[in-house]
Amino acid sequence: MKKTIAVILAMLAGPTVAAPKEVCAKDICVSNGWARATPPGADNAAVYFSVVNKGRTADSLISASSNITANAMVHRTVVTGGIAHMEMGGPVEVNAGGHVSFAPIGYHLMLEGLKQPVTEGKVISVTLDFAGAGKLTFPVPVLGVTAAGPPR
Ligand SMILES: [Cu+2]
Repeated sequence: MKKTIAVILAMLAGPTVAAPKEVCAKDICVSNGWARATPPGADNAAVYFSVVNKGRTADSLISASSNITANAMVHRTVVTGGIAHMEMGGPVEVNAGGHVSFAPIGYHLMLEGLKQPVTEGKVISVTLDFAGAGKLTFPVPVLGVTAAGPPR
């Protein structure tokens, strides 16, 4: 009987790609990180997340890196005349008490010069460097190539 329960619990636990909880450095907290899997041959991947500033002074994201490439740039997707294009977007200011979303339209973090594909189900690690709060590293689960965001 005990054995059966243990087996069932083990099955329920399974392999988990748990949604990462909020990760904070001082007053800056990041949550809801996710990346889109890359198609074969792609050498860059977009990462999305939310940043909250719980402090009383503005802070700004000045640089970023990842465990799969040191080369991460803030980009902003802008739609003009129905056509989306990317431009450089950093540094990103986060007001006192404010928040900034990195999402498919708007800011994203672009991991560039990938040496291997970013595949669905993996979890990569991204480090953001803020002028005030310093470095903050958080896990980023990789969703499907056509994903629009984590399930809610
Ligand atoms: Cu980009």
